[in-house]
Amino acid sequence: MTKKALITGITGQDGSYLAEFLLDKGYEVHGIKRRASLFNTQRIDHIYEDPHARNPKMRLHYGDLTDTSNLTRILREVEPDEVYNLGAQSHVAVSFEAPEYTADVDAIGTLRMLEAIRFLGLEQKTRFYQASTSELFGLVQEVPQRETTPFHPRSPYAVAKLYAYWIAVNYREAYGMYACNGILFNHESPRRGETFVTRKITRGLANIAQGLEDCLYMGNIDSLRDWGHAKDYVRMQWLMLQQEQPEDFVIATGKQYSVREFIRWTAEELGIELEFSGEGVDEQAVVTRVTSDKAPAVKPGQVVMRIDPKYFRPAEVETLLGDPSKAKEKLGWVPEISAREMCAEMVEDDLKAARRHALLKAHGLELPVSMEG
Ligand code: NDP
Ligand code: GDR
Repeated sequence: MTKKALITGITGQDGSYLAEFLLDKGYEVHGIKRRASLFNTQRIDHIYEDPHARNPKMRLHYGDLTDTSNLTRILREVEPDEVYNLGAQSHVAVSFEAPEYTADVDAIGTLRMLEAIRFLGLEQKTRFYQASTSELFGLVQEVPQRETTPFHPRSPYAVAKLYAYWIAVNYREAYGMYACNGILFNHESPRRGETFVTRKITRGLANIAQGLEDCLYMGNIDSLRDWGHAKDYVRMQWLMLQQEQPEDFVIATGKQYSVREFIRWTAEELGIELEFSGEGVDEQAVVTRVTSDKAPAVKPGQVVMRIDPKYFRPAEVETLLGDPSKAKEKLGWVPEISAREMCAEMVEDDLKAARRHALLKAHGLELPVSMEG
């Protein structure tokens, strides 16, 4: 029997990689997409199938995590073997601007999915994966962070995800549902949203290299993160639903780098050598040497990074470092792509886009470049 999976957040970074992964495994994949005034399926267009085709392996349903009746109807139609609840307002800084919406989608949205599964009598059939996060650890109580480390969320996003974490545990304990939390540390890719820090850096510096922008404006570059590749992490999401007993797992690389280091790596990939000078809001990155033809628009002495305090958060998560021993021991999972390799892949992709853009510009076709993040 073909297994059926339903993915909320299929149009996002993880949703797109997970859909590819499950299709490869022979699943019938259903995804929930939001109605938008512009196309919002760019990340999955390459795997989309014409719904008129016979037995399409992938189908999209309009829906929203704020809409109970819609979620219930989709679950009733699909009757999935596995639900991957990846949909979320996932930007930490934005959650300070829109805390109530973030709680509605990220916390109550999770409850809506679980309750709809129960209401439809699917709780013994449907396995549930909850996209939990290292942001739960927030103000860290232990280094490195593992499954037993106490939580201390530091943003409306993390507080909403704390509710989602516990309601998944509660449905497991109360109703015997196969529900588990993947406590995932930051993971990135060329498909990462443009306003998350890694993509903002690779895209921003690639644009600067091609003369499309002058300078990158950043927030707290002392921040330390444990960055992995999204492709490695979706494999783990699936593995977690294939066990005999549902359990929660930390997914991380066990290595930590600063945002400043990520800026330096990106510059190096573009053949730009940087010197950081100044402190706090006066810190900047100045070009000392350009060693490749990838950055024809950049000159020694150019300031390519400055600090803009508008990107500081009301409460920051300064440092995160995960301990993935349980995932390694019980599931045999180890990340295959290093943060540095991932950075190189992201730069290559963003440089390709910037070169295309620069070529159009050289022929008089000006496209807007947004650096907001
Ligand atoms: P993205 O922001 O790339 O994707 C989020 C997805 O959720 C998009 O498909 C988005 O739709 C959808 N979505 C947003 N609001 C709603 C809503 N109201 N109803 C239905 N769908 C909605 O996130 P990632 O792929 O990076 O992350 C996937 C999940 O994992 C998220 O829950 C995130 O919080 C969590 N997570 C991510 C980590 C990471 O480092 N990437 C680490 C730990 C947890 P649209 O495309 O229309 O915006
Ligand atoms: P994070 O990711 O908040 O960890 O949440 P993000 O990439 O936004 O920030 C990482 C760190 O970089 C610092 N930073 C900046 N961040 C952004 N976005 N823009 C900037 O200009 C900037 N300058 C410095 C931040 O302050 C922070 O310390 C991500 C999301 O994917 C969540 O959904 C997920 O749960 C967690 O990772 C794990």
